[in-house]
Amino acid sequence: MRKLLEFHRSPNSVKVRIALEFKGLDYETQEMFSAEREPIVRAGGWPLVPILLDGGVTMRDSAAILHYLEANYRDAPSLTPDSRDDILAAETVLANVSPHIRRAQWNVQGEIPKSPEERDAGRIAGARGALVEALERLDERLSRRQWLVGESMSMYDVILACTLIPAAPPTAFVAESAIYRFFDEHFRIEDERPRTIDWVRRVLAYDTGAHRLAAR
Ligand SMILES: N[C@@H](CCC(=O)N[C@@H](CS)C(=O)NCC(=O)O)C(=O)O
Repeated sequence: MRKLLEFHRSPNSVKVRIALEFKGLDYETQEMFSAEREPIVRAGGWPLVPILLDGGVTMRDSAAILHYLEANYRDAPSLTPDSRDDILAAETVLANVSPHIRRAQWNVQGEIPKSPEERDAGRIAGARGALVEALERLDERLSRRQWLVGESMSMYDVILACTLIPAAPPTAFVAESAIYRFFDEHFRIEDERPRTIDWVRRVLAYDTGAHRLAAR
């Protein structure tokens, strides 16, 4: 059976679940623990999840896993844009926007474990403001279309939208995790970039668990 080794709330794991669900591929999940890294390294040869075990194949790195699923399950619904131009356009959007998202999240990372009184409010507001600014063109693009390119969701939507989960954390994640409570309180960008947030939710709606099988 196909098995996903994951941290359930990690955006990179969400990406892979969405791709499996979209393609209708059954899978089991196994929750891994950052305090226990040895089993992760043993499975994937590096200390990060997600890792997909698919028959005799072991794949690591969420984007690589999405490409693997695309290349190997051609009869399933496709997450590959229809044309060369769309692929290049989607890659360009990703290359332009992703570094800003990553930087904003890195800039607040150190504030998350602190108590509310110790947190540097200016730093958090600055990172959030920079993120809002960096998403201006994406929001404008998404006012004209449902998906980054073409007429349906592609892997580029999945990859980019999931990196924005901290800016639109799902209720269940907030209920379960102090990290997401932090993002819920300090990092939501709902009002400033509504089209982007709607699009993130359109993508996350595929994370249904419909094809997730109970572990045997
Ligand atoms: N480029 C990798 C990054 C994977 C990654 O950073 N995984 C995080 C969870 S989102 C992780 O395993 N971190 C180790 C830890 O938090 O202990 C991917 O896209 O899969």
